[in-house]
Amino acid sequence: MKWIVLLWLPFVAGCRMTNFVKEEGVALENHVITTVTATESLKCSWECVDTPLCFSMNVRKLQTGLVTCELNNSSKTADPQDLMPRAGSQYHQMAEVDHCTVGECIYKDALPDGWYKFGSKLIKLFPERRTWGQARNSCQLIGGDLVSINREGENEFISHLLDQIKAKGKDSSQTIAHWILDGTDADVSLVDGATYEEEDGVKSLYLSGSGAYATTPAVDFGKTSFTIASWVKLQNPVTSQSTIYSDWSLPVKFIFDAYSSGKLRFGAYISKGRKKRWINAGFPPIDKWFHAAAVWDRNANEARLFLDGQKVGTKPVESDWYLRDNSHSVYDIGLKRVGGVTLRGYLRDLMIIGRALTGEELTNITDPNNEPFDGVWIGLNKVTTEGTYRWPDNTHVTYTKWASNQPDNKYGYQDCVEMTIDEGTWDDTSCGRQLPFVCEKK
Ligand SMILES: [Ca+2]
Repeated sequence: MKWIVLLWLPFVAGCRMTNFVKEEGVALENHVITTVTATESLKCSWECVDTPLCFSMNVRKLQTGLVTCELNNSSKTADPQDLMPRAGSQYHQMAEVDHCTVGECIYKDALPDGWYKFGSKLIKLFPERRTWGQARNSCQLIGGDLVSINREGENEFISHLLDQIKAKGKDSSQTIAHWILDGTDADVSLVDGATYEEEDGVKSLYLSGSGAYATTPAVDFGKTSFTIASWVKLQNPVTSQSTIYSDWSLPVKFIFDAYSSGKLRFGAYISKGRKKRWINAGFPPIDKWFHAAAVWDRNANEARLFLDGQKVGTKPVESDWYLRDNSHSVYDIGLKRVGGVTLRGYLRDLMIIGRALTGEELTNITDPNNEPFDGVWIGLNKVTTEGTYRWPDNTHVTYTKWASNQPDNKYGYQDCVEMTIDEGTWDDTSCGRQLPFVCEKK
């Protein structure tokens, strides 16, 4: 690949300085994030500098004297195959700035394999989920470390990289409801002392077993195939009838128990002929998280129970067996309303899906890589220096971007720091959580 250097264009605005190098008759295809029109390409250059994920531009002069600039979220460094001939177009890419004597030099580029160059650092977002310690180890294995952040521009750049994973795991296909049960669900109500508590590093609904429960709005399901699924951690002494989710006041509709005389159980009342269908199967553990799912498959005419993605029981059903309708306005989490028995333990990620999930799909749901998350690991921590935050390279903390009311060292053990996906702000949290992470290399 031959560079045609027409012009080096150094310029200074405020105390910043950068260079773009130009190539005639070509454009980078498939990476345009926005198109701007300006009086001169210099203005486009600053637009690209100020757009965190802009790494190059396709510039065309108009007959009116204006220029249009396509800002690209990649460069020919990362995607050389996308640099294509285009008559009348110039390709502009930021050039390495060797001598910066005044202010801040902004140099950034997209590199192969998902790496980015920003200033003097190489930065990469890893979407796989790790604890903070595992994440740091992964970065060190490739000759780097968890990222240190020393200034606003760097924080903003990394927060924009997080757009790449924002939608991950939020496959809403035929999801009728998904209550995370961490306090963020607007339509979940807590009753009689139910609370949200951090358990094993994840905020969950906690029910004490002495009357506390929660409710959701009644949702319409049971006419198509469906799946009800939830994470559960039962606490000793376990209540002999520990209900995950139910509509069990007259006229009753369905009940999904985490523990009924030692087994998982799903029971349903059918509109046709007041029939009932019950399955009892599988032995859920106590004092350990497990994933429970009840599946009603109208194609296979079968109801199934799954424990941690493994099928533990089946019962035949008929294709015209619909769950009974009633006029109830709420369903219950952790309560069997007739009898008033409540669950003792933790629940999270209660889902209703309008089709029969397969064991493989349930295993995907139970994969920690598919759990919802709100942030990614950065290097800031006080793991070995209780009370004092340090970066992995042991540099002192000069720049910070804490979210409001953070760090709060909640529950006394929040020694690691995540960057939140939506805001790019920082929150101290438990190091044992499994989050994506950002590595840097010099
Ligand atoms: Ca915190």
